[in-house]
Amino acid sequence: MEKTFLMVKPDGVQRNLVGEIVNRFERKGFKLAGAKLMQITDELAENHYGEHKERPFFGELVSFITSGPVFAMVWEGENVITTARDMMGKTNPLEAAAGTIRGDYGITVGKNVIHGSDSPESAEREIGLFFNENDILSYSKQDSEWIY
Ligand code: FUP
Repeated sequence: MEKTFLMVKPDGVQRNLVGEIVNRFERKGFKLAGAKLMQITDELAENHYGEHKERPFFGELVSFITSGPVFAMVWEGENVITTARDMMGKTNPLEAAAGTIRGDYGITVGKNVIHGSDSPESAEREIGLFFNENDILSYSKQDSEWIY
């Protein structure tokens, strides 16, 4: 089953949106496979955002994502990578549709509440950066005809 890496950014943790965000993915029907509240180091931030190294906002991006705890998660389900991106909304919260996480809770492009992997390759890379294999659980839900 497909997995993705999602992370409530420091602004989302400070604004007490962890439960709300977890709730959205649970209600959608996806399965939580791993989660932890953690402080990102500069090294991990630079690695995670490596593709943006040459962009003018790279310094700000690293200092923001390391500015306080984040809530890192692995979610599992059919087409979870693309569906989670749709549920997050566009990168710029001002352009994100109402009903999406960024559309409902964000205003600025830097502090946009949530990160989500954008492809199978980045999901695998990001899960590997943030989680040990032992911290990702594989388990069944009881009523497997209706939920997975
Ligand atoms: P996304 O995949 O939607 O998180 O967006 P990107 O990978 O394009 O950008 C990563 C992060 O860089 C965004 F969450 C916010 C930040 N960013 C800026 O701060 N300024 C920009 O102009 C573009 C992105």
